[in-house]
Amino acid sequence: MSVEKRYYQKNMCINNTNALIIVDMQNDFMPDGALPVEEGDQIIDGINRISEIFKKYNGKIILTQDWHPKNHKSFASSYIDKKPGDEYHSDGIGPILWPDHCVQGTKGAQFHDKLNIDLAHATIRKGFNPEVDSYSAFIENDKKSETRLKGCLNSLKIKKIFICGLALDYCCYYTALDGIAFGFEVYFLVNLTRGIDLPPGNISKSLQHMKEKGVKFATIDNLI
Ligand code: VGL
Ligand code: ZN
Repeated sequence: MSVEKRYYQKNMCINNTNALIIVDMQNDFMPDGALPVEEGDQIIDGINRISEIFKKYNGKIILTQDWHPKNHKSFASSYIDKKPGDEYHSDGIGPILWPDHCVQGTKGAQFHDKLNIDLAHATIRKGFNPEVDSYSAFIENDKKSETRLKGCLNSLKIKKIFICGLALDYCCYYTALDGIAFGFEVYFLVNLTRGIDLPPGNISKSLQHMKEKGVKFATIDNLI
């Protein structure tokens, strides 16, 4: 992934004002899922390892879960003339339409079996308004309705958030930018995320934009 080593923070100590946000590690985003992210399953072991580090040093762990009703407007199937991957721009939906994914209560919406979810303090579900998508775990795409995430982090007195999971250029990216906007210090765990890269080039564009907005980058080896 194209983040040079010099951008990585070194020797960071985790404490109880740090939170690990594990974004959308659900079956539908795995390589055999409905909205597959290449190598999405290859980050599971690393995420479990970093969860143990957070537990050991009293950091907090939050899971997010994409949680759509079956007629969600981000699904190409909600339109007669659209297919997955088509461009679509409206307030709260787009810039592209998706295959049906993470439908509430389905196997595809469940966390991957190998993900350790037992250490998490909370699960934040998002994307349940049929008319509006929510890439960010903080606020829906129309920037009107907030999820429970900010309140949850504030009540835990969290200052720094560490983001990993899927997908790099959608839910992780928007969560990182909103983290900055809401006043958190944001670290992007580059090796513990994978992207969709739609439209092509979207991954490197997202990384570049995060750098410009003040998101910092780290790997599991930078944590002690
Ligand atoms: C996501 C597209 C649609 C994600 C969720 O988790 O990044 N991407 N829904
Ligand atoms: Zn979704």
